[in-house]
Amino acid sequence: MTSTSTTSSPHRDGYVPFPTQTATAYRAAGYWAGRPLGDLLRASARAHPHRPALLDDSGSRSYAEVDVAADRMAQGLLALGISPGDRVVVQLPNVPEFVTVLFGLLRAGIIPVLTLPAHRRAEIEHLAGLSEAVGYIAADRAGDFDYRELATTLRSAVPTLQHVLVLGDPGPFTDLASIPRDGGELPDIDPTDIALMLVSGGTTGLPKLIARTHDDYVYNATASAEVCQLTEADVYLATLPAAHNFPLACPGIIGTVGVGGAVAFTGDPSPENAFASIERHRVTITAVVPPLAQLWCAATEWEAADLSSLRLLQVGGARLAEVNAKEVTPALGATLQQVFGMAEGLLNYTRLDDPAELLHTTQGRPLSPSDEVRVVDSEGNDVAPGAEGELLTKGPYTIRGYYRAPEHNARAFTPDGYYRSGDLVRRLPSGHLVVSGRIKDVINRGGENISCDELEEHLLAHPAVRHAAAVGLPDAALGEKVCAVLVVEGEMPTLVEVKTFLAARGLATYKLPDLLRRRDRLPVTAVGKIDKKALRAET
Ligand code: OOB
Repeated sequence: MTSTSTTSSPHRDGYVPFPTQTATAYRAAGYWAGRPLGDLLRASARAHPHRPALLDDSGSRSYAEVDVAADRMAQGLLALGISPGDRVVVQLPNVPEFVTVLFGLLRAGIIPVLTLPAHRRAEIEHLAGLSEAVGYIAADRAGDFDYRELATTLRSAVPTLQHVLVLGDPGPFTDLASIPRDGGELPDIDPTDIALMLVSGGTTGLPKLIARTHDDYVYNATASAEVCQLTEADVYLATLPAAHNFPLACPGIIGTVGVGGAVAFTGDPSPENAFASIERHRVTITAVVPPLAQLWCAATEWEAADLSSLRLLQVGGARLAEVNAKEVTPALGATLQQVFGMAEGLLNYTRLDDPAELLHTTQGRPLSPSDEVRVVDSEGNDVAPGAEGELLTKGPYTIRGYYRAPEHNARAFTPDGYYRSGDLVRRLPSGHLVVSGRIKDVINRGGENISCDELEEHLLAHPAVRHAAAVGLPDAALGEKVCAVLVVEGEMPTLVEVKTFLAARGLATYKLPDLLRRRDRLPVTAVGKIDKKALRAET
């Protein structure tokens, strides 16, 4: 079999490539190594075939075993009639099979569309339709949700869909474990071609598809591994859903495979369960979102577990408040790394040797020397150094456009190729970025703009407050009024108490909440970030 990847292949329709000159420069500078992603597993299997690659409760699988399993998976998928360049929607939980399926698809040149277990019919149907997926690979069920029922609806809604492969009890579909494993040769992979598609974490409208190439994603994972000083002695725990960019390649699963370390999985990030996994597998590094970091820190008071192996806790996906950042090392014994990233590309990391001040108060600095970052005002002009503005970026692993979304791309990217992140940031002289909110996450109270992030940071400093979210509610006189939704421990503070507390912290009067709501928990997105859209709808 030979490669079918040419620029005229149908899967490239709607893909926005890097400009030729830029691509040449990234290659010449060594960012793009011309390696297919599947090669990372191959190289580690050659270098240390007997080292453990995947760990679970029943034992471990060596690099040699996983390497062979991925080849067999690739051959089996091709033998079913799925072709290189075809798209397959993958919706799997955090289990070791995720890795064999992923590398099987990559080696077959079949493009995985990586969706999260929490996605439901609306998202999956949209993503399968948009990508014209020929296949859907899912688990049988999770909790009381049955993915096979979803597959049934999907089959009638998406005309291109021909193959449903199920991990577990297949019901009326094909058992993933039963597909033929004795196929022939694998195709040559063009490293400039699309390797996989991620789903945007965007907070407006339906999710977008983010096509990442072998070249850019190999760099994403290997450069991230370097920043985290990852070696074959490391054990990475996939705590967040594996299909999300953060646990997948920052450095995550793929970065760990690239250095020959071991990957363990947990489908349940509760402290009880995750701490047991850390202890059992001697986990050295994992990634979490801020609400989870907070919960883990608090839980060290009641969960007895040996967490001494954990050297690095990566926290990102949403802003970690300074008060919570300071808790991480005393509570968990691990170094804190703040990670400000996006599926579209740009990754910012605090470095392991950054002073505590930067670790606690910034969201890191760009991964690559060739990441281009601009901080601009609403007219698109660069702001003064240190001033707040929107982050625009381009670089060797940042997309130039969403897949099959020309109209949206005209707004989301500048004519010269910068991605408009929608994030408000300040850049320090060291290059570190401080995220101060989202352009759209502001409350307009009588003409004054209030950053929800800023207000939330102050609310979280209150000793009784565990989680906080600020939302604007319609108001006849002011346009919007400020509502603070709080999850508290013990007694709920009164509005007057909260206002007094915030005023004492020096917050302007117009930013003080007009009303408070108490909740037992805040709604979260598929990856566990606080879901402001859902919260606004229910408040
Ligand atoms: C990560 O990726 P996405 O695509 O789910 O979400 C990206 C957005 C960013 O534009 C920003 O608004 C927010 O999530 N974000 C943060 C943040 N990290 C992400 N906001 C404040 N502080 C942070 N540390 O969330 C993602 C991808 C790779 C690595 C880490 C996170």
